[in-house]
Amino acid sequence: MGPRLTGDETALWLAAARVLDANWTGAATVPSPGLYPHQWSWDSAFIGLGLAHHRPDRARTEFLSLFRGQWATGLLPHIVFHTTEPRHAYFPGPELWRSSAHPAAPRGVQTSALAQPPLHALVALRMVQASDGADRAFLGPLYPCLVAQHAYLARDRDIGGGGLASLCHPWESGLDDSPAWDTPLAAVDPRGRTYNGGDHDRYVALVTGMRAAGYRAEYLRDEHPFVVEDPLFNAVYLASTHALAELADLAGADPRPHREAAERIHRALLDRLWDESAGCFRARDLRAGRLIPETTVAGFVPLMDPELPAPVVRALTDLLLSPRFAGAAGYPVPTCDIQSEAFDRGAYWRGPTWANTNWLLWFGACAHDLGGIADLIFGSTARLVRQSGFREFYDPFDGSGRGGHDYSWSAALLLDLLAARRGAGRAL
Ligand code: 2M8
Repeated sequence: MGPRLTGDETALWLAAARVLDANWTGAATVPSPGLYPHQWSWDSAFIGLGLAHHRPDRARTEFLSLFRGQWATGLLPHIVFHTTEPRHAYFPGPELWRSSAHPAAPRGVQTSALAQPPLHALVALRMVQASDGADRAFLGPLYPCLVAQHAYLARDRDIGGGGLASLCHPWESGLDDSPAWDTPLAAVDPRGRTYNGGDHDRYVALVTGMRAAGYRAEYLRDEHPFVVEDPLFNAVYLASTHALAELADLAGADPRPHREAAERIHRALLDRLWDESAGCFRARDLRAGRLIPETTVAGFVPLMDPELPAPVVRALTDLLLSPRFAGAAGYPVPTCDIQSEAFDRGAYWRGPTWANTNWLLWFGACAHDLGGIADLIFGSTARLVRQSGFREFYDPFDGSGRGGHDYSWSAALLLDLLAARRGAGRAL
């Protein structure tokens, strides 16, 4: 038996569970009431990690609800719309994507047509492990859907041909406004739109371009103007591919294709995105044919790869602990290099600390037995929540809360961190 939670941690646990209960719709969990009233793909994955410790039945329902939105191509869309919501509850709603008019989209459910970081196989494995195997029955229907999700990325999104999945929209990164996307986005023609000015016009123009081309893989490969390879997305893809091999064993399927795929992604991350001179991973702009010279939190997420060479791990941890990231932040880890011109302590994905990027780094630290970093991230995430509640993101210097309130993944990931603590600090 590991250490028990302290009284204060128990209070945090109960508060986090209350947020997840309040945001439960009966079939899924909204990321934040009012602000994000539908189901988001990687939110559901993070939420599943928390629900696995609180309401495992709901974790399974959450996943089944999300995978109802999967397309025949295998694409797991980043939004599954709740059709009971008023039409203008969130922009862009189903009218931008028009999924019901697409032959590969599912019937009876409206979705977007973009991906998000594919954390789902990793979470499914952790759900099974947290339940001591009791969740295995749920794997029967889920396993082929996870395989199809990965097959889509390998078949339609390896646009660079080197083994990594490409993103065709900043929304696919999950770190929407990251300064890493400023340059590739500036090259996109906003097509005279005036939705909100600036980047929003380009976001919408990217979608209408994809939609006009029938969301075809050939269009994305040959013509689409925004195509990048992102270290966070691909590190998550790799971790989930390893998990898929373990799930294959549990499901009585052949794990070898997943092991081979993992080896390919591992190599490609190092060959295509490791920037030796910067000491971190960077995104690659395939249209400009170069690495994007912005250092963001995404560059550390390949720590999730347990086979990362020791000198790479050392360079990453040196930079992570330096005054450019954790070393100068009261509440690490900021989303962007503090010394970069683009850094903004309050702007969406351009500086603040987020619970989900912290969780990914905590997972990576555990994978490399970096106990000091894992403890630092656990401690600072718990402090943020204790001080400011379950907010969407936090000021990295004073810990004040920003964005949405009662934000589901902040609550869910705290549950997972506390559960690991109760289990003696293990990332399951
Ligand atoms: C944010 O993204 C949506 C678009 O998908 C938005 O800006 O409206 C991001 O933080 C994304 O990572 C997250 O999944 C989503 C819902 O929480 O919100």
